[in-house]
Amino acid sequence: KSGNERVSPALMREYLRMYLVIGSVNCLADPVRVVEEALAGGATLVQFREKGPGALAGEDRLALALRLQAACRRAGVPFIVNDDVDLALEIGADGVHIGQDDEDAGAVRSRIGNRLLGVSAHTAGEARLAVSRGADYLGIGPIYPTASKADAHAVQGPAILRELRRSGIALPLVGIGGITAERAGEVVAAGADGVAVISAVTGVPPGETRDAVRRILAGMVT
Ligand code: TZP
Ligand code: MG
Repeated sequence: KSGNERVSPALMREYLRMYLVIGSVNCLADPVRVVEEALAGGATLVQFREKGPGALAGEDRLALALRLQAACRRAGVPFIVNDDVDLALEIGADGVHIGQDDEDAGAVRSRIGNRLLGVSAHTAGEARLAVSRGADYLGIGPIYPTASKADAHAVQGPAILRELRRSGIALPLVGIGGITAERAGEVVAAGADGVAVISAVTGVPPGETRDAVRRILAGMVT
């Protein structure tokens, strides 16, 4: 992911299939254990999103990032960092995910070379701009109401995915926001290549994480 070439769209689509977004504040159990169980269940990509009230900072945040990254490496699953390009580069992460309020996507692309770059987009205009600035995939949401993001945009419904596809956006897309195993199928049917989830995986009782991931994957089988 940091090599000679950008990720192919085909491989990026595979990575997006069951995308776990996770930080310590989301977890009922040890986040390392949650990630390990999610990987055992078939998670295809992990994003470290350590933010919000109670989030770790400094050395503790770095140490957790390294432990989660190590778990992902053991499983052969890419590990990307939310917002913090410096942290991603410091630990040699596989990529970065940024929102519209973060550093400009073009500037981030120059800094990270061929590592994975995801950008959150809410409109066809934002999507087109992110594509032109070098995004490898777009995060689209919130598709459904979410309790996991304080400053979330208005709920868009799966229709936003159809609109983006109709308007010619061909880049790999992942839906996010309130997605459950029951809803994953309609998100993919609307045009997403996969689903990004926090609470559907981190909010289940300890020991049920692996099955939660398996259920989400099963929900996308058409
Ligand atoms: N961006 C849009 S919604 C969201 C983020 C980070 C939170 C998704 O969490 P959940 O628990 O899967 O709704
Ligand atoms: Mg952000």
